[in-house]
Order: sequence, then C-alpha cells, then structure tokens
Amino acid sequence: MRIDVLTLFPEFIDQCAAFGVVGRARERGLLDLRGWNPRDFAEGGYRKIDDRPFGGGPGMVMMVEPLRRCIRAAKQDAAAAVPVIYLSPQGRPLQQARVRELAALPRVILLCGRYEGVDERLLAAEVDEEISIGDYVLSGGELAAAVLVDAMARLQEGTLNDAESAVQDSFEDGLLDCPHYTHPVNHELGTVPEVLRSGNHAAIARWRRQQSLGRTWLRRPELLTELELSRTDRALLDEFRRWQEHPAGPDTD
Ligand code: 4HQ
Repeated sequence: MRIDVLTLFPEFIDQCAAFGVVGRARERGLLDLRGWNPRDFAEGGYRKIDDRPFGGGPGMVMMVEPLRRCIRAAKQDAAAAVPVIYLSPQGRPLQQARVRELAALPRVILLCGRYEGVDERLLAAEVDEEISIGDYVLSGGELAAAVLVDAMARLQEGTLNDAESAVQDSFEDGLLDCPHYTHPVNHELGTVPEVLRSGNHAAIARWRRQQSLGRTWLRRPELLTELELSRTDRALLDEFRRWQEHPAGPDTD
C-alpha cells in the first residue's frame, strides 16, 4: 500500500515508519510512505501557505493553491482515483471497520492541517472523506495521520507475525480484548488465573471469550448493543454478571 501524507512537517511522518511494526511493513516493501510539503508548492520568496481568516478572529487558515498543487503532484502517477482524507475533529470518528476498508486500498492521500485548518473551498473540491481520531483538539493533523498510518500498516498482509495476529485484537470481533498475563505466576500484585495455566485449551478459549464479553459490558456497554450475541456468548456474559454481583460465588451470601 502507498500512503502519501501532505504536511508542513514531513519529518514527522518519516518518524512514523522508523521502528516497530510500521517500520517492518516498510522494510518488507508492504508500505510505501511518502511525505509531501505544501510549502514546496507555494509561490514567492516567503512561500506563504497560510493567511488570516475572512471575518476576523484568531489564527491563520491554510490557503487553497499550495495544497491544491501539492495534492495534484501526489496524485500525478496514480493509475486509478486516490481518495483524499482530511484529518479533523469534524470528521467521522475512526473505527476499526473503516481502518480495514482503507487498508485494503492500493493508495490513500492524507491531508494534515495546521493552525485553524484549511480553506473550506479546498476541502469541498479535493477531499473525499474527513476522519476524526477522537473528540479532543490536536495542534495539527499529523498525529491523527500517524494513527491512521499505524492502524493501516499493521493490517497489510505479511506485516504481523503469527504471534501478533490481528484477529485477536480488540474490536476485530466488536469486543474489547481479554486480560493477558506472563511470568511470574505468583507475585505480590497477584496470581495468574488458574485456568490459563491449566493447559485446557477449550477452557482457556472460553475464559478469554467471557473476559472479553464482560469487560466490554463493564467498560463499553454501547459496543454490545451493536452485536447479535450467540446463545453461548449470552450465557458466558450472564455468568460474568452474576460473578460481578456476588464475587465470592453464590454459596457465600
Ligand atoms: N485536529 N482528529 C485541528 C484534530 C484532529 C482530531 C486536526 C486539530 C486538524 C486543523 N484531527 N487541525 N481530533 O484535532 O483528527
């Protein structure tokens, strides 16, 4: 997959793929990440890319033309249409389902705004989709773009090892992940649940599924309303809820 990122700070984007899973995707040739600086497409000695907002008010607005030329350059050798995505709090909140769809595309262009944002005419004419990474304010779109690059890169076929397989992740089945433990078994902060050391793979799978269901119910109940739980899942969740109400078990009340 090729991702072109338009930003006043292209070095920021280079850092995205410098290490870890995203770095590995790039090393393996599964990710082609390119930075473009709209300032390189600005005119005049000052190479001005922003100006004051009409109507007054604080801050600056990124101008149409440098961005338009930059988008044109990034699209230049594209075989087919490349979607342009603008990162902004006004966008659709990012979810794993959309990450999966975008990660399956051959190319995307990510547009990062700074200051108060981008002239609305550029957004209307050139942007296909606005995405938000959450209801908070960043000082620029770069961190949001980095989030999207990371989430798409790790889904590129051949990026994750078997051990890192994406199928078990939070959200892949609409549920939060289960708890994880490693050595030592006994620690002053607690003991590893017996079932995980039992070697009983069916019991382990059942426990993990139950923990995923239970945590989703406790922490993100709205996620459960979007799922059609199977009879088995409903039984697991009911049992979890009963434990939640009577932690020491039904015998001791
Ligand atoms: N910004 N999700 C304002 C964000 C943001 C977000 C990016 C700040 C765009 C102009 N982007 N600039 N939240 O806060 O994506």
